Amino acid sequence: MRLFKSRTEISAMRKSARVAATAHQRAMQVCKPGMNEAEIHAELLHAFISKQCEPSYIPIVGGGANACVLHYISNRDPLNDGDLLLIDAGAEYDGYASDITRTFPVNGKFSGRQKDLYEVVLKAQLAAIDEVRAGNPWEHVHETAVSVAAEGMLELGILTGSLEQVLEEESFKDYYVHNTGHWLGLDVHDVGEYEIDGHSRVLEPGMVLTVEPGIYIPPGAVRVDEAWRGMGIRVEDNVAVTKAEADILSVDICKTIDDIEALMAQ
Ligand SMILES: [Mn+2]
Repeated sequence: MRLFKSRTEISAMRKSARVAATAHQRAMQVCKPGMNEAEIHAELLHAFISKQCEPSYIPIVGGGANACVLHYISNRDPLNDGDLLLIDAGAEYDGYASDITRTFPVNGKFSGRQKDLYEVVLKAQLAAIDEVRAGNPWEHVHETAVSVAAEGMLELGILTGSLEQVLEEESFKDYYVHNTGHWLGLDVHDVGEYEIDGHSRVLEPGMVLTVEPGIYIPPGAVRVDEAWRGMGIRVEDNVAVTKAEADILSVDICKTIDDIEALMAQ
């Protein structure tokens, strides 16, 4: 019952995503070098609570290499000029959770390398969202994201070999370390099977899932050119399966490089 959302539930989840959108937007607008992760954390809570929502989980506010720590919640390091900031934060409205991640430059301008890697993650995310269609197996979403991300990492020289090799040997897993999504609803990681009788579950209208590819190059990644190290990027949206194309509940939060830079320049 919880896996298939009614119209009323979808509308609560859209509201929850909208509140989270104002929080993410606010974080982008106030962020500047020299601030502390804790101050951004406080901005997120301010945005949630002033809309009478709770955070649906402790927000992750990870500047620079902290973005490579998956469940980083210390949120107390300074934000440095030239670093990226990863924020994973969602609101809870009427019991329903949103779970949204954006990554943006602390100083408002992506560097060349940051742009290159960001574009790979975003391309993987858009391709994966395109797979969120009724009748498609759930695992296609992940496989598509991984394949696009691996191709991008090969082009940037982060991975070596052919795409077939990288996918077969799973060398992408050094930097693409988690699955691409999960069910979302009353809980952040909501109930529901992902497989039935050993086969990936087929997407049906009313299901809501996150689509969240990420690439993380930790500081100790000695096999990768030093210039990439310490970069962690994830882009996460909340997507409802419909009879037609995917319904992106978190569509209000900008995610292209141009839109993020324009918002931060205001
Ligand atoms: Mn998530």
